[in-house]
Amino acid sequence: MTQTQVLASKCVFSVFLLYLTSTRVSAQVMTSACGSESTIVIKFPENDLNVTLPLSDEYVQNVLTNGEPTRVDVNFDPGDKITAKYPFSDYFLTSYNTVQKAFQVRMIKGIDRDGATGTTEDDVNILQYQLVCFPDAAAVSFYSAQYRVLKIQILDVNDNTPQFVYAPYSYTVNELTPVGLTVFRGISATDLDEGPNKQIFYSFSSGPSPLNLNGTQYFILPSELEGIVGVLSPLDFESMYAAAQGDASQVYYNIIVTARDSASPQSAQRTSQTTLKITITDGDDQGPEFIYPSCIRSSRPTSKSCIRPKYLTSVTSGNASISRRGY
Ligand SMILES: [Ca+2]
Ligand SMILES: [Ca+2]
Ligand SMILES: [Ca+2]
Ligand SMILES: [Ca+2]
Repeated sequence: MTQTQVLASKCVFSVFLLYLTSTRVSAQVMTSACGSESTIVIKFPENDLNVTLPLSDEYVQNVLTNGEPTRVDVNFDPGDKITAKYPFSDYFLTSYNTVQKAFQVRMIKGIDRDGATGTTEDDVNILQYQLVCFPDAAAVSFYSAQYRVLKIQILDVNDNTPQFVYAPYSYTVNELTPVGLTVFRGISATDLDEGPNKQIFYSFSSGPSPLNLNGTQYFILPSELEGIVGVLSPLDFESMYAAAQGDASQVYYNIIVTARDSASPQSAQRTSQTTLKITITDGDDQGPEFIYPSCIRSSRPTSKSCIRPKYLTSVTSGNASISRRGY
């Protein structure tokens, strides 16, 4: 046999082996009730922890769809600390659905995805179990077990409202603060959800105050993604002080701050509100003025007009002296 003939026969043999192997694998996949996937991923929406869930489609998922296995056991991975808190049989039921011809997992008890803190450390996104599947009755033995990884993803639901930190807010701004300057960076809200359900947008609206002034005409949030406050228009202590009839405690703007998450659809968005009180203080923007003893000032502290001013003058003519008063 020549070298070429040897090579050709080797090729034919390899192709034959490949055919045999692929035929065997596909036959196995076709006949195994344990399926062929080494990892199976199913998803359920989160709910309040331990609440009993209704029997509805969103809490039932098909896992094995290639015939009825003789037996399926589910173990948790002892190395997975989060999954260890959720014993499979406490939260899930398995059964074979003869109509759909599928081995199914049903979620029976709520699992809270978000945890108690805003950090991801206590989030429950994936539970991982081991599925031990015996494909047919004739071979329920240690050796016939087929092992699959069962990953259960807990989907986030927008079930948390943004919470303001260190609210309500109060800040003092001098009237001479220039327009455009940032005066406050302390507005902050957190949300326990994830993704868009956690993403917060801030906005301002005018709140009630003694002087009934609209603070949104004077202060602005330059970015709705950040709780930073800037001056929008020139401030004037004197006009506010006059409107408050000299009561400096009333010289403030009251702004309502809204935090809204970005859940979709918009109807699912959650909002919370707090207040931002901005007190305006006096700056040195007034020149000195003379005080005229004969001038009766208006009762308004900032008024510069005289009420019934008196004029007093004296005229000397020779030895005679004449005084005149005028009103
Ligand atoms: Ca939750
Ligand atoms: Ca968390
Ligand atoms: Ca959530
Ligand atoms: Ca939220």
